[in-house]
Amino acid sequence: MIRPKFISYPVVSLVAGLLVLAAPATPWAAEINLTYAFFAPARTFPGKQMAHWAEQVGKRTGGKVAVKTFPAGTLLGATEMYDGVTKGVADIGLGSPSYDPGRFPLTSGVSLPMGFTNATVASRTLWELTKELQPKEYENFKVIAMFTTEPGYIQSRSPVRNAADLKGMKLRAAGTGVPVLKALGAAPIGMPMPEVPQSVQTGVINGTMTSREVLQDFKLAETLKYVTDYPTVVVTFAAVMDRKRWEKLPADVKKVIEELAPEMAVWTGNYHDNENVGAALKWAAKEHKLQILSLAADERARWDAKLKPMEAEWVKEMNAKGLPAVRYLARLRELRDQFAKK
Ligand code: 3IO
Repeated sequence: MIRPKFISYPVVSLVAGLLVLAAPATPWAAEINLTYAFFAPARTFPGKQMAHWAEQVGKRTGGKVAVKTFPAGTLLGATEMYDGVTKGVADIGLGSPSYDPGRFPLTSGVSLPMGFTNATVASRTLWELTKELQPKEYENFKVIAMFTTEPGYIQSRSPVRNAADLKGMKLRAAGTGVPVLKALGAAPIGMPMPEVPQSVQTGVINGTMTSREVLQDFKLAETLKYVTDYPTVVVTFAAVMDRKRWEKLPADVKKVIEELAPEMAVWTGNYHDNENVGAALKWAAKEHKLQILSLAADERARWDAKLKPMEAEWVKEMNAKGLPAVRYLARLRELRDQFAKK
């Protein structure tokens, strides 16, 4: 055995011991820590999207970036999400542009009755459209993921089989769904999703119009026993960072995040369309005797006719604001048809 001449064992162990003490408490600690806020619970599909993104960023940066998630409004609620990101309360915020169409006017075009067949097609359209046309409404943000719900359905305490059933009914929707419900003759109320269960319990609303997985994920099927089989409009989501915060990230991290963005539309749409909604409907039918009500063909045609003017009204409204509404909708239709084919 060869012993180094002037270094005795006690010295070696002392040096080794000091090295251990000098090391960080967690030697695997990430170089960059990001906080990610969402306003609804982790079990919901946008919450699962957030967890998937966090996991993928960790993996693809080889542990250089660690993302800490704050679901259920523990860091920021629905109405304070985007301002909270600007103020630096969270590095990343997942909010719903549909909750504030005044702030995200062009994006509200995706929530017009455009005949999207599912969340995957609508999510891919929303992402690509935003990437290509760069609406000014995101100028202070870096958008890191976008996706939508499936087209919303009326889910109510009492059955809605025709316009007479719907007349004056207090129904809740995201902001972009309010004009749809109004056109159909209901009495719409805009309200963030987390407030819906209690508002249904207290009778403030008699139902909601949104994607159908909420029957299980927010336990709404306990009270809302009817779904009218008439797909309406999607609700949009956008996860953003403050632009200045984004610029400070190293190039390799930016690259990982940018590569992940289009994948998130597909991943989230696929989970929502092919697992989330179907399982919820099955559960609600079995556990709560949910009933799906179909509309007679002539009634359906009358509902379609009531929604028809919305597009022209939207274009007029956007034009008045100097926004490129016609161009936005033209490209939206192209992308919708392109993704619907695949
Ligand atoms: C939603 C928001 C948070 C968690 C689950 C959700 N499912 C559908 C929505 C969107 C929404 O608020 C709405 O009105 O459709």
